[in-house]
Amino acid sequence: MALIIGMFDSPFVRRVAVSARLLGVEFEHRNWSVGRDFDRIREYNPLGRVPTVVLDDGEVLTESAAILDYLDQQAGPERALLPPSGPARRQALQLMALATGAAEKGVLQVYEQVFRPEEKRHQPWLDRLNTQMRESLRALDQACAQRGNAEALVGSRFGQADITVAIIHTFLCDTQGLTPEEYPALHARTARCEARPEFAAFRVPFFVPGSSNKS
Ligand SMILES: N[C@@H](CCC(=O)N[C@@H](CS)C(=O)NCC(=O)O)C(=O)O
Repeated sequence: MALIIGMFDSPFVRRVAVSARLLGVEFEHRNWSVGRDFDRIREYNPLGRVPTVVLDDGEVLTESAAILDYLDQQAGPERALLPPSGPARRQALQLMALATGAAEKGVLQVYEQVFRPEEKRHQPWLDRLNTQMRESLRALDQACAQRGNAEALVGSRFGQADITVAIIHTFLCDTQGLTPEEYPALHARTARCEARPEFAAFRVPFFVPGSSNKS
């Protein structure tokens, strides 16, 4: 993989970067913001979204799930981060769907603040997004509680469900002010993941799209 476009404060970008590192895949990085760098992101991805990946031969991949699929294919079934088939794959995909769904609802809440003038915000819509995000997190917390201290959320090997759930929970803590008490089992599992060097390597503070201030 040649190049990852997008900032690591995006959980979708970060899960690609952490997965690449865990699989030993080297990449260059363009720290482009979806606000400030919208035009140059669209030169690679008509949707203007990140992560966008440019392979060595110029092929462009978009959608983090498709990029993770590419990484797993390159790694082969023995090392792939998503279980190759059967109930373990289904369970992992379901947990990831809950997590990415919660992240999307969180991102939309952030964008209401960032892109929409205050007088045009619609509180019932924000409340709905918040409910969807929190109910998904509650289900993930229950799944974590059931697994206790097991290393992996699914099966015996640390994998994509662990990566995606932890990274998204961290993002939602950063942007939605979640406290450890709200989802204790999820919080404990996320903390264990974030202690890994591959996670720490791509941990950055949240950056407000469109602003010039990186802190
Ligand atoms: N389903 C997409 C979601 C990616 C996504 O929402 N990225 C955000 C940054 S966190 C983005 O590019 N937002 C700009 C936009 O959609 O206009 C994926 O998994 O790659």
